[in-house]
Amino acid sequence: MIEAFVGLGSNIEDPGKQLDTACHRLAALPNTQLVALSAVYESPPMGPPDQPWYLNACVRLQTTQTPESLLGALLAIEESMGRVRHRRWGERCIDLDLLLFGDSRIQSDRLTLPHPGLYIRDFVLSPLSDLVGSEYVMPNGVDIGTLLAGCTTGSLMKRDIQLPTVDSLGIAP
Ligand code: A4P
Ligand code: MG
Repeated sequence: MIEAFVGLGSNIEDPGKQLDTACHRLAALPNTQLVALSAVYESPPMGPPDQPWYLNACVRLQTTQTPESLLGALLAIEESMGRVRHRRWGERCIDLDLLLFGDSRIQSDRLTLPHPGLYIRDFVLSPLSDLVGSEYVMPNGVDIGTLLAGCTTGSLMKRDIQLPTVDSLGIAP
C-alpha cells in the first residue's frame, strides 16, 4: 500500500455538498482506502478575483493503484460530478489534485508529483497539516509549519463544516 494525499477544492454549486460527495466517491475507489479527512477551510480565490471564495480540504488514501491510474480516477470523479473547465484557476464545482503519492517524483505531460502548488498554498498546506502535523517534512526538505509561515495570503479560515467521518464512509482502517 502506498500513502497518497488528495486536495479537494470547490467554489460553486454548494461547495460543502460538493466536498461531501467527492469524499464518498474517493472512499469508493477500487484498491484504495480513505483513512483520514482534514477540517474544511475557506479562502479567497487564487486567480481571477471575480469568483466565489473556495472551500478546501484534504484526504489521506492508502492505495495499490499507480499514480497514473489514481490521477485518472480523480479526473473521472471530477467528470462524474459535472465539472466544466471554464478558465485557468477559474470557478469549479470540484477540483481533485493529487498532492503526494508516496515519495514519487513525476514530471510528465499528464502528471506532476509532488503537485506544483503544494509548497506555496496555505489552502493546501493547512488541511494537509491536519493529517500529518506541522512538523512533517515535505519532499523539498522543508516542514509544513515553515512553509505555512511563508505563505502570504493570511486569509484562510477554518470553517465549521463537517465532512463525513471515516466510519460513516464504511471503511474504517
Ligand atoms: N495534473 C498534473 N499534475 C497533477 C496533479 N498532481 N494532480 C494535470 C492533479 N492534476 C494534475 O488540471 C489540469 C491538468 O493538470 C489535469 O488534466 C492533469 O492532467 P485542472 O484541474 O483541469 O486545471 P486547473 O485546476 O484549472 O489548473 P491548475 O493549474 O491545476 O490549478 P490548480 O492548481 O488546481 O488550482 N483558490 C483557492 N482559494 N482554493 C483553490 O483550491 N484552486 C485553483 C486551481 C485556483 N484557485 C484556488 C483554488
Ligand atoms: Mg486541478
